[in-house]
Amino acid sequence: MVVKSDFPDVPIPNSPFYQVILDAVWSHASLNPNRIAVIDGENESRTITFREIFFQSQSVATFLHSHGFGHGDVAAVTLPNCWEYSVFFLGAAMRGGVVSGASPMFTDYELERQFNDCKCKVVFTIDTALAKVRVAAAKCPSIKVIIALKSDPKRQLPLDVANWDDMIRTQPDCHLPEVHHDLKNDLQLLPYSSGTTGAPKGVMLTHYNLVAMHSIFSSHSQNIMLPQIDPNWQWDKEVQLLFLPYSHIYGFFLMVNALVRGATAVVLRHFDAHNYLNAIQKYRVRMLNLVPPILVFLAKHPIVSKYDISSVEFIMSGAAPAGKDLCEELKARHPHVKAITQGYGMTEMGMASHLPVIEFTRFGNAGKLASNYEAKVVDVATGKECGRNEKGELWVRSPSVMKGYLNRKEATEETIDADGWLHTGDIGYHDDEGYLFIVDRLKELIKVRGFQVPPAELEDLLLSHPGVQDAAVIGVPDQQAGELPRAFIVRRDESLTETDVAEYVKSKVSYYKQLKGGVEFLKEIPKSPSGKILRRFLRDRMEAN
Ligand code: AYL
Repeated sequence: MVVKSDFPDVPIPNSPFYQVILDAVWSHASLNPNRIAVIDGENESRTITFREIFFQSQSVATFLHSHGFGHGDVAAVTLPNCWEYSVFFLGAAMRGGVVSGASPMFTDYELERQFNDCKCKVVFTIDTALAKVRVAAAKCPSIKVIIALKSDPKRQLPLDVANWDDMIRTQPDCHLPEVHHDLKNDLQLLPYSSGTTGAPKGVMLTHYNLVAMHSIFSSHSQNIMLPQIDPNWQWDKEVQLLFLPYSHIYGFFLMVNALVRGATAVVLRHFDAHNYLNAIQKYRVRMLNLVPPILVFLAKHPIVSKYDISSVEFIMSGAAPAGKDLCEELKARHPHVKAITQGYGMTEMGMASHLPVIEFTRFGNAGKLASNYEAKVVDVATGKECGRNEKGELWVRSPSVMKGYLNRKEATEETIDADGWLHTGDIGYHDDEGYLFIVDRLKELIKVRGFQVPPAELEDLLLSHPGVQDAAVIGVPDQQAGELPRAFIVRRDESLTETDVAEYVKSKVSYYKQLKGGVEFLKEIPKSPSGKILRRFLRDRMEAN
């Protein structure tokens, strides 16, 4: 059975993605040149107007053009959330560029892999991450320009690194050669995701994919969600807290939404309990977009009681499962919250296939199929299409589904079939009213605090250790983080300790990929006759202990 959306299809404008954002930014600036677009949540005296965003992005475009950056070139951004990220995105996009966010939490090992994979020409970073960016960039011949933002004005930048402050002082050139976009083929954004198997891969999102996702999400939020919360909802009176990383598709779209809708964004570089709660209290924030670990925090942490967060009416969670009990606990502690909802998505969909429908009492569902989407639930053993309430692998099809994985034809064909269905690797069902429930994961992925941790990436790393003969990594449940990675190791060298293994991983990858779920030595890794790791066997073994 093919499930169709309950909501009418929305038109997809024939426009480059960045142009949709720029047009909106310009209209907010025209109505009020002093209107604040972004407040730095860690230093509230730092603000930027919509007008400044518009003009600075023209300077960025001019600067990049003068450095030979043009149509189809990739710019990597290794920055925490800040308005400079948005300005840079717009400027690079105007020149036909593709932006690939690489987390500033990444180690040089992780950065080098992404930079080399996407063959970026430019990297934009911050002085605090510059050392590791330079180590990585030294091994990436495609990189021609590094630009850095100074977190401390007194800090000197190396001579071969361009200073952001100089870049935005570039006189905008109104006569730059025009860029002709092929909207269905030209890439705009290149986030990384491991998908259903293997290492992180570049997810090719075209202008058309992103304009489609943006139109679907905007229409849903304007016509379906918000009227149920407040029929008089006015974005220009709202503050949006942006702390989910822009390098992840969820955080990126929230940033775009704030710019397009004309909300004031309070930007936090990372989640910090005090800054987060303080911002909610100070700006009387009504809507929170978050991931399940923050739901746990709001439901359970004693520090939350020290702040007045009674302004919060609507919570939208996504990127990992949020259970019914947790939502009920949160609602009981914060009765002023009218709705706690979830969306479901995947980077490869351009963000989300199922969006929240305000459900005031029934928790645990992952939303309803969005406009312009079709879905199927397919029995994993038989390949037959399931009916309502029957569990199977979820497949979706829509104009926002990625063009494919960068330079990975085989992985693309394994994920998107010949009829255009994206096989999600998630197990779930639609109930009688069309609500989605995700119950399990067929694919290898581990989700730690909503971040992707591909087991294959850690297994490759572990196998590079001389004392390791074989390795397998699975996610073990954790109340705070959702899941934590745990390694099973067959030793080559009997003197290798659990700490040695954990420290080795720690030295190479970001904190959220570390083996906080533990290390265990085995005589052999359980594998199928074809050599595939039997993760289910390891999971069952954990549950039995
Ligand atoms: P990625 N419940 C259970 N699992 C989920 C959910 C959910 N609500 N949402 C995402 N996942 C898992 O690419 C699932 O396994 O997410 C899925 O295949 O980092 C995987 O996470 C995708 O991981 C929104 C806005 C979701 C954003 C997103 C996250 C999209 C990117 C819903 O409304």
